[in-house]
Amino acid sequence: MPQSSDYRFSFGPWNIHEGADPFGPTVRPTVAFAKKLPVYRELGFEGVQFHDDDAVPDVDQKSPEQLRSDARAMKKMLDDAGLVAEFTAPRLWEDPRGVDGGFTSNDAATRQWAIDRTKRCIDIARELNTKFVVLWLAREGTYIREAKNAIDAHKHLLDALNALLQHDKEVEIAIEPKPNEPMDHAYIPTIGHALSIGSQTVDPKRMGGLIETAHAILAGLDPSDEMAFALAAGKLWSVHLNDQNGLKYDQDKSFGAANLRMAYNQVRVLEQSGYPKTRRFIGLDVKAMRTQKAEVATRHLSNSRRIFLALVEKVRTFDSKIEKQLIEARDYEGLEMAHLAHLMGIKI
Ligand code: XUL
Ligand code: MN
Repeated sequence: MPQSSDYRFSFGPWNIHEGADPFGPTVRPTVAFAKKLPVYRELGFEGVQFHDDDAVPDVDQKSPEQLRSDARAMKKMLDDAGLVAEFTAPRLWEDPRGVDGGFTSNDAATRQWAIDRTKRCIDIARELNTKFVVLWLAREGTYIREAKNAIDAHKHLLDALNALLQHDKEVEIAIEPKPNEPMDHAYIPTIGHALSIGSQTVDPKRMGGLIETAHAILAGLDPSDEMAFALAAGKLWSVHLNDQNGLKYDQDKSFGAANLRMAYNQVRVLEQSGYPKTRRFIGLDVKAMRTQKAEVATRHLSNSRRIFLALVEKVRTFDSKIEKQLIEARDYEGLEMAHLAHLMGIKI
């Protein structure tokens, strides 16, 4: 087995989910944030991905001093639990002002609120000892095309990114693309869009991407090629590994649970890039199955990590000489079977 110390793992507190089923009764009791922290180390994780209000509740209402002192208290909780903050992400989509988007709202006051709120999110990150902020642009899109001027919306988004980069000269911002849900169409659906808008900002070197498996699949794309695109540019700054069974609601299944070969190829591309050497995290954005009881409702995290490490072992033990020969002979039937046989542990 690969040394698990090769890779650093993280997840967000939302991945220990309360079990509110949209079509039925709640199936698990709520877990307080403080109770979640000890679970990280038990499951083999060291990084915490925070929404701004996971770290400091009521972000908008607090004075700058209060915000910083609350964030320092959270940093102490992390230190005590032997954990580090990977990033913070502004949860704009939960605020009534953000229902039609924040950065791309038609309303100038709402756009300013979204920028101010995200500046606070950056200040929280710095107190948690990270320079890294992730933007999942949840509602930056439309339900119907005619609701916004899409050209203006992209310009507003660029203005917002510039204001954020100027607010803190060290912050590094990764966009997490997603093509839909909650909106019908989001403005930054793929890593290509994310890196393109990043390159138009005042400081492109502080703009990168976070790729989520399920989001790439929902865009009809292969997650490993999306990752490769970002890796080739030195822009894959984190991942949200999970799985997705076709084009339906965003499922956040355990990594490898729907398509093991696709999972293998994501691990393969991360290995090819030397990702562990970057010391960046392998984030898991996985949810327990809706109806699972509390006793098993963290297994999706430990199982995903275990599958990831088992696939690292598979990638590292694949015979590269055979691969080279089969590619040279353009024998892709043979190449496919060699990989499948290796994955299944059977002889060719
Ligand atoms: C939404 C999603 C979120 C963000 C963080 O689909 O993936 O979990 O990653 O809020
Ligand atoms: Mn995600």
